[in-house]
Amino acid sequence: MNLLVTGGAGFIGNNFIRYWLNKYPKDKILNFDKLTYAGHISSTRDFSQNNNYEFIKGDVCDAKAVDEAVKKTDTIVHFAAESHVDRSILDPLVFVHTNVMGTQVLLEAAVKYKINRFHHVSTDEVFGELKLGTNKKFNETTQYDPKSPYSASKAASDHLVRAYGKTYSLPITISNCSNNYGPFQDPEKFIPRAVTNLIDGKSVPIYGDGKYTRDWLYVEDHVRAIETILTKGKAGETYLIGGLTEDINNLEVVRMILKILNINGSYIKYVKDRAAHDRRYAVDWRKIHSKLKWKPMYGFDTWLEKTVEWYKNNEWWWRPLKKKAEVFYRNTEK
Ligand code: NAD
Ligand code: TDX
Repeated sequence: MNLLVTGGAGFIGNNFIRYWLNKYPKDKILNFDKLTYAGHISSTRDFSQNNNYEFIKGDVCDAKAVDEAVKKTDTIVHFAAESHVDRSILDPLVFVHTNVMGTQVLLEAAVKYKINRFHHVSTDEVFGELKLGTNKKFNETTQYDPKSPYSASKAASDHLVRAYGKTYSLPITISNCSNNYGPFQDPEKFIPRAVTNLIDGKSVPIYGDGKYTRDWLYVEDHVRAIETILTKGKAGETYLIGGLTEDINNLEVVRMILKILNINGSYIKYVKDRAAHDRRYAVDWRKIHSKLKWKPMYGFDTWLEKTVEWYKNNEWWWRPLKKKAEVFYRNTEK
């Protein structure tokens, strides 16, 4: 395959490229990334010299640059997005630009160059929230009900992708995945923020009552699911991807990290809640399991521990990013 990966300098994109180049050494990957505050060329260091890898700095909203990139490839995996909910509350416009308009620009080029597969990487947040204390889960028939500008922009992009599939017969697939954790996740996000704060002996800011619940998935499981959809999935289909956690809330996640780091004491600081904070996410991944035989491999206990180890051993990567993330929070958590 000749893959165009958008957003490959971000968290999930760089994990995807590393995995793919190792497993498919004959395939070529073109990483197209704007290098926003969330894109880190340092995350691509270990594969940047691979002969089958090329990097182009570009904006998915720039039709000319996108055209040039798409015409060299046959398969698109679209990760590029503004991805942080807190930032979307402060500055929604860039989310509409990149996530909605950028996706449309990419879809146009995909139709023009008759791309074999356009895979759109989306989120379970498009479905809104579930109540605590129920065992309801999101599935492929759940109605969209996004609550943040981030999830609304991702929902809009999902609709556009489906519309291009139907109107122009573009062979699209969509995945809606739950919360990822693992190496190379920017310390602005909850788990790496908690781990790096605790490494520095600082408390972890907890929004609201801390009983918000996420469905945690190790990033390589997400990457394997996208691989499965690209190789075995059916054009036009949507697949939900989720993990093995059963309703672990944010306070419990911090307690687990404290235990892994062998720290006594609570180290929790309650801060103002996020506006329209989604209470609970849980994903029913039975469709991708029954149709394509994918299931998550990595349990939360073990892989959270490995993730913490990774942050302990890779300060060179996160230390420069940590300062920037905390400047953002200093302005929002006043
Ligand atoms: P990230 O914020 O770490 O990375 C996003 C990447 O996109 C960065 O490298 C950034 O430079 C690039 N980018 C942003 N705007 C761009 C533009 N206009 N043109 C080109 N490149 C641009 O995000 P992530 O956590 O790796 O998420 C990747 C995708 O997966 C997103 O679409 C996100 O919605 C989705 N997703 C993420 C999670 C999660 O838990 N992180 C879960 C489900 C779905
Ligand atoms: O300092 C914090 N304290 C805190 O209590 C931060 C940064 C977060 N939180 C809470 C908010 C959420 O309940 O932790 C939970 C996780 O927060 P984030 O890491 O910001 O993730 P979330 O908002 O759930 O969205 C993530 O998962 C789905 C990704 O950022 C999205 O891109 C993805 O679509």
